[in-house]
Amino acid sequence: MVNIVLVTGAAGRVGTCLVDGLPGHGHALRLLDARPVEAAGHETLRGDIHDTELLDQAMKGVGAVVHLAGTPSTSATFEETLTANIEGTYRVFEAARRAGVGRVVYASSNHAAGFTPRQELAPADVPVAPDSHYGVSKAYGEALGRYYSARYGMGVAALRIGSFGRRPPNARALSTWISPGDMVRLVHACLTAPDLTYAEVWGVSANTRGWLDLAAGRALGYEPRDDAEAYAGEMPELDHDDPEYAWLGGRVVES
Ligand code: 15L
Repeated sequence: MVNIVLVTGAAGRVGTCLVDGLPGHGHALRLLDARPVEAAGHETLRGDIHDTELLDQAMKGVGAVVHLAGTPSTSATFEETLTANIEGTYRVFEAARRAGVGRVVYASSNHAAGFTPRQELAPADVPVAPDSHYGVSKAYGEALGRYYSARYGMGVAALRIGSFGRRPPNARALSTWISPGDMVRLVHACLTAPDLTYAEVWGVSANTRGWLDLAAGRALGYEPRDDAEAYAGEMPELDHDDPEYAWLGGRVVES
């Protein structure tokens, strides 16, 4: 078990879910966000990940970082992603390296490979094929993780997260959904898997209509329990030539 787990972007949607769920798996959390974090009983730091002094303070005594901070918007401009995701992710990896932190769990996205056509079963390390500047920024974070793993011996898991939410937000998500419970299980697995060097894993639940191979996540100990099929009755059927069906990134490939 790691010591303190630093969560960047702890006030966001995924962050809030992890703050609720990770302590139940025995993790002690330190929370960092530019926004106020409402989480009684946890050590919190308020500020920007571009603030080197703050990051150095945040990394003290930390065994692993879960890096979520950044823009989650697939329509963010290059300038926005440059600052929030590309530079921000570099700052976090660098601070982790300086502090000797052994492991980083990085929130990548399916949009790093959004131009992947639907197929029988896509491996989690399917080649980078971004569908947006956002996707490009996530591919950069993956490359950075692979570099820090090879160069500095850091264990890095890049989560190619699908569609996170309490329920699948749309018909596409019947294939790409990850539930809050599975998100916690996935991050816990990545924090505790022995012998992690660098791995890309799909951040999705065990969806009946899924086509993203869960093998890489399972190899790290991730056992998803949820399935978007429970919501299928509420969703329209998608035409097979609809980008929402045809491409991993859905309609983002056309934006
Ligand atoms: C993501 O990476 C985005 O942050 C989120 O806004 C959704 O677009 C999600 O992917 C998705 O593909 O559903």
